[in-house]
Amino acid sequence: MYTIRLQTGFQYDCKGRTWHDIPHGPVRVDVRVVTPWLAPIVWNGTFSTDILNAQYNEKTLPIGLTTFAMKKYIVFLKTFIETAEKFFMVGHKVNYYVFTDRINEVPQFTLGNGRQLMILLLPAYKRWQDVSMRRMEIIRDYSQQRFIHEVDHLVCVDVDMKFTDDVGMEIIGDLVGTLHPGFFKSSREEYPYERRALSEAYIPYHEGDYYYAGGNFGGKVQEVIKLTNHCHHAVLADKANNIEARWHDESYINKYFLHHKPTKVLSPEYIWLYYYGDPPIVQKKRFVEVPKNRAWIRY
Ligand code: 4GW
Ligand code: MN
Repeated sequence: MYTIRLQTGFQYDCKGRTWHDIPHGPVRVDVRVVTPWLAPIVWNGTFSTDILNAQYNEKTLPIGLTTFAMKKYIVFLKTFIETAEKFFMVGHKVNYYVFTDRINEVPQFTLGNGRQLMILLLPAYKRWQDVSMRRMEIIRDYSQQRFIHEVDHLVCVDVDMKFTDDVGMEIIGDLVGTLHPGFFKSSREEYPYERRALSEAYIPYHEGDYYYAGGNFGGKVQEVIKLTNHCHHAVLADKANNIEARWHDESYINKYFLHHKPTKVLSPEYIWLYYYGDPPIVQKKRFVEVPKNRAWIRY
């Protein structure tokens, strides 16, 4: 007989054992922990950090974490890196790849063992939509030329964020998407997909699995190359028709994931926005948006 305490994320039976000791017991019954194509959905309480870390081979390459800090967004970099040092892949090797046009404004960081910061210079694009969308092209190019030789796995994230709880090996997979915090309870008709049939990002109302966030995706370098290449070409095709998808790169990522299902899906714990409140079902908010003054950031 189980006494289930959902708040903790770990299940206890009447003898106080955790689910590690009762492997056939329920894990989470308040959220789906597997997609219809049998990919895990990573929620707190569904994995053991100890077991995952024990599987990690010391000889494997660092994890690559890419982000863009263009123009005024350079102000977000300090908190981003400092909190990543505390919570992102602790005890593992990490290569931070930071794209910026403001090299002079990159602060000094003291990094842990096996962790390196690579600053990559980019020209500044005029339109902010291009800053966001050109990420696809740039991640593709740098992956092909450089990242593929330095890391096995890439995690590609927004910079206007901070880590507030552990993010570790549980996020590693071949192709990884993250559920958008605003739509993980919505039905597919409510997802803000691109609905104009003219766009490459078009998804009709009767299709779609989840609404994924543009601010956290990843996978094996080879998979990230395929994703970013596909999205970049979709952006270009739309541009030629004078069309830009509703939520920019996020819309194209959602279209990609419809036809190339992620092998692992991260819960909104991995990209939380407090704009959507503080629901207890999202037991840990691990990677959260830093509120920004839109008027100040806009140019
Ligand atoms: C409006 O004026 C802007 S500027 C919208 C995005 C801008 C921007 C975005 C920028 O000037 N510099 C920059 O590096 N970015 C990168 O794109 C940065 O990594 C940021 O986290 C990512 C996505 O933009 P965002 O965070 O503003 O998008 P949302 O609000 O959807 O998270
Ligand atoms: Mn953002």
